[in-house]
Amino acid sequence: MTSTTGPVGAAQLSAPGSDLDPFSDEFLTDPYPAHTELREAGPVVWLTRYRIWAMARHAEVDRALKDPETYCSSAGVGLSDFRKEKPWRPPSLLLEADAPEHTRARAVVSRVLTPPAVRRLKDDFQRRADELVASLVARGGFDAVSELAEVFPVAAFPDVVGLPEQGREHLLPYGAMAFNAFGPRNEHFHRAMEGAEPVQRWITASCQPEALDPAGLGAKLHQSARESGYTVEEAALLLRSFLTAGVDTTVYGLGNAVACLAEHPDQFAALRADPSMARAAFEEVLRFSSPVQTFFRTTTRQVSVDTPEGTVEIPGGDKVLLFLGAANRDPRRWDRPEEFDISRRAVGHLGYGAGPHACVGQMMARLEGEVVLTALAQQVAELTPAGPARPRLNNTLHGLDRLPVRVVAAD
Ligand code: QZP
Repeated sequence: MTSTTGPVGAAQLSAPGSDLDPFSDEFLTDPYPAHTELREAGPVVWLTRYRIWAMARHAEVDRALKDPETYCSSAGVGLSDFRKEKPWRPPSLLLEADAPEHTRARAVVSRVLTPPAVRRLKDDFQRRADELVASLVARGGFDAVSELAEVFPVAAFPDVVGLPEQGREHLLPYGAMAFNAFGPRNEHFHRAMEGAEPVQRWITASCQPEALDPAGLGAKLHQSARESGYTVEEAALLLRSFLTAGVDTTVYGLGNAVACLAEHPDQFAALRADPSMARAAFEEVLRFSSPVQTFFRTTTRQVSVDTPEGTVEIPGGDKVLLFLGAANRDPRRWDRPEEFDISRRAVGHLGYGAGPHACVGQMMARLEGEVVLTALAQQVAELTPAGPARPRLNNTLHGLDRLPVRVVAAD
């Protein structure tokens, strides 16, 4: 932590300053020491490199997410301020919107992703996960990223949405683009954007009603949107949210799940002893190793943030970086936050956000985690690392590029 301080107004306290770069390779590779530094520095910290504010404690991140009138989304939830810079793609009607537009869009999407609608997918998802895990276990070892974490969401989710079979290989590169684009225009962003054109063309085309299986959720979303008065173009943009948010996030989540279990044999043993803990175990993975580490809000007015030393004033129109992954390990909120413990009550973690923008697909995400961890619990007796894991660095997502594991089949 440096002694640099934030902009000081007339009678206000200056916030602690930090020259940490949350988008540097060092930070992205192992964010946890820096998280501690940021949480300990204060409830709100001024990041000198980007001239933005940061919150890393659970209470402040939670409060900001639940106060969208003060911490808005319509200026973008990345570093880029949509009121000053042209967005890299037409803004999302769901993510990058505030009330009342957001409320309307959210209602349309919620009608398609209801808990009963997601529950109906369970048997099919479980069967797919069981088959996939059986084929991997038969081999004794595999790469848990490319052969498991990437396989399941890239097959199951697009099938459910009713996307064309052709071109699904564009889904992961599109996710890499979108999630890197929430950060600065650094190496990660530029690399993800190489070859963006065919990817974006496929995404746009696949969101049109004529491209979709009429029995899928995509067609249902179009119908739901039209009933609420959206145009076809707007309905397609709403469906784009599924394609952006629904694949990469679960890939990272499943990869992190296998890593957590392989690195904590006692926890895998507990899961094996009681496979009905699969859902709780995935929740703890999201707390302990959050795939979505950060996103931003923009202040709509001057906000006072109370600190033990006094009040810090954040001016209106400023970007605030919310560290979900740091909030999820805040010792002020969690007992033994650095311990991966599938028996803990992980509810209240911010891995799916909170407030009116909280992940609308979280039921689907939980189901995907549950079925894969259930299959592992039932079919695998031993799960161990079989070589070094390699991180996949991304400006928003935290997870792995490679995770070799060795497995022994359960009898
Ligand atoms: C991404 C969209 C963690 C989030 C920022 C995930 C996300 C949600 C929605 C969209 C994209 O609407 O495009």
